[in-house]
Amino acid sequence: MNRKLILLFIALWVITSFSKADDGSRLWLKYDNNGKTTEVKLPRKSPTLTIATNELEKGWQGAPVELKLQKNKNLKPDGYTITLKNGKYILSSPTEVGLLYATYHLIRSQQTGESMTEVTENPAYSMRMLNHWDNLDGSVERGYSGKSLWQWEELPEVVSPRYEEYARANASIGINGVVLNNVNASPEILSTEYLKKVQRLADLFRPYGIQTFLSVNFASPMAIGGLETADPQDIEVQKWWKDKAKEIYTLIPDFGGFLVKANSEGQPGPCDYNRTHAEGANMLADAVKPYKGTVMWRAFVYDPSDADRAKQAYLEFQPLDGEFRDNVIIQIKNGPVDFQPREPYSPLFGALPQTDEMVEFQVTQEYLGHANHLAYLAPMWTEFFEFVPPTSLDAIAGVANIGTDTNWTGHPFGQANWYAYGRLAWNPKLGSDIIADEWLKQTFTTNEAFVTPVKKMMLDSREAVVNYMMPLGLHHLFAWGHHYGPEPWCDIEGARPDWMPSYYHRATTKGIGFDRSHTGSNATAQYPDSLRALYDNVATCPDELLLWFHHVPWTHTMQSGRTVWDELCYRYSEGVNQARELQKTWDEMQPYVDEDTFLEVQSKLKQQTRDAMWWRDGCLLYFQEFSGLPIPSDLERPIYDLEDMKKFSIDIDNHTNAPHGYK
Ligand code: BDP
Repeated sequence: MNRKLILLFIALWVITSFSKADDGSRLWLKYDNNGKTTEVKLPRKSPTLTIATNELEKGWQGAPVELKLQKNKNLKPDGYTITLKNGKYILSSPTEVGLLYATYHLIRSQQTGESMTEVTENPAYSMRMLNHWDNLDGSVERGYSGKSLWQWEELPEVVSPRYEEYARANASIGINGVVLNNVNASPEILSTEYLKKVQRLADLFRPYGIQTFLSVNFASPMAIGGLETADPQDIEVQKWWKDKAKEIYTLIPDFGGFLVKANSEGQPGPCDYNRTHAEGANMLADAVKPYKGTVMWRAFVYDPSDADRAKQAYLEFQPLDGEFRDNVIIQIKNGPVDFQPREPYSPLFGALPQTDEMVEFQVTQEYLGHANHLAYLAPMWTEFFEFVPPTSLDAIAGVANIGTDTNWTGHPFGQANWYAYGRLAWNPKLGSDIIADEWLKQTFTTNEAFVTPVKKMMLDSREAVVNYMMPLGLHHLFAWGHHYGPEPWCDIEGARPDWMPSYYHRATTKGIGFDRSHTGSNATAQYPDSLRALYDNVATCPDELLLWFHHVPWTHTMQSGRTVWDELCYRYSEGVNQARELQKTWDEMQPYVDEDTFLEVQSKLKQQTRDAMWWRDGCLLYFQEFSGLPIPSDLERPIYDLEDMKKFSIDIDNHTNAPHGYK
């Protein structure tokens, strides 16, 4: 072999081994080792500014940079400006963390090829929260990417390097508050032993501008305090919480506060003592008030005895407006039921004019294919903001999709949802396409031959999931237990009716859908007038929400001109076609991504398409038993039998709830 050829082989070997090397662990922050030193001028030395300097030294290749701490009446505390003056970038902010955000902005613009002109940025919310549903035993409720990041048994002595990597990733997208533990909270988290572990994490997160919060169990005074009651009116109970707050703030002076799930799905709460949610929340709010702490009180409540689960949060919370302390924020899921692929927005938003409200999105894909399906969720969240103006909210939360998996999120594209959530928490007006563009360019390549088609995949993916799982406003057709596959037929004796799919789809030989109009549960009356009228009238209700708000005959004509039955068939088929399109596009992307990622995504897309067919066949064959109508002749026929579908089940891993394959 001649020398040139040998060199060529070596070069190819280096390139291929490099292209194989991407295990996804570096997320969208792939800018180390450029080998160029940057001149960075600092106003002073501090842990936060050291992080900013390190980032610039690692990644910035442009003009010299100066960081300036400066008051500016146009800037909120975390806001910043970037200007290019005399060949130098001036990053200015009233706070150090604002300068860190400016640093990440500067580097991002370099990675994405965005031209840097004058920039002024202010976050929409001062609290941009990431909620972990992590249990102290290392499992993650509805987590599909390994175990909990928090190695409780090793803390506080041993500190995993991933804690700082995690904090860095959050800071790079502006997330500034984390709730470490599950809303179904173990009282143990408030024990002195655990608080010392929490303190260690809080110390690590602080320089990244991240405040630490905890989910608390309302009955903690009984469980770990030895009291006989958790009644919020009891003096001893109040004292217990005040003492506990004092202990926490001694360890963590900037502790953020508490997140509370009370009187929901079996969790204890003030209603156990005939007290209201306001009385419960206020007691905790008073305990953290001296330290400027916040209580985020969840409105995710429902009771099997009530006529319509979708109405409950409004019914319980709206009458309490004005009764909450000013350091209480009511945390409301985006939709009135539960993180379904498509829901109308929760009418509780806007119904509490005298109370602070925040939205809770679910970044983890509990109801959108776990870590197996590519479902880019920014379009779902921006859809919410079309109805609930971002300015009407006081804070924002997302339920994390992060775990111990090397690539953090299981599905490589799950990272995009973490990224998108952070970016929208900073600026809810950003378009889904812009965020996808940014993420793709930083994570993979700026090559448009890759970015354009893959961005389309991402933007189409959520609607694909809606179509193959639950089109036309159908919801909660999920299998008992794992919320992954379809079980519209599920009927478990003695189980809560509002945990059964039939409670939601109400299919009979006469028709399908939940009548929430004035002739039914009248949930439509909870919406502001214009929307109430639109949703209440079967003729004007948008097709995509028809079966959420109406029970209609199978032959009812939709706005599309098709009958409900035909439209259902078309939408399910469309969902499968869309999943196939995702596969096709991805197959052409091989030249642009490292081999491991390419193969992993390819295999997950195969599973997604298989699941889409499972959903289509399961749901259509089941509903056909009621409609008695044929599948339109131009559509693909089911390939399974209903009886087989009913036997189909999946193994769920004990710790991660992740499906491992079909039985
Ligand atoms: C549901 C989840 C359940 C959570 C609950 C919640 O299935 O695991 O505990 O939400 O938000 O979607 O509290």
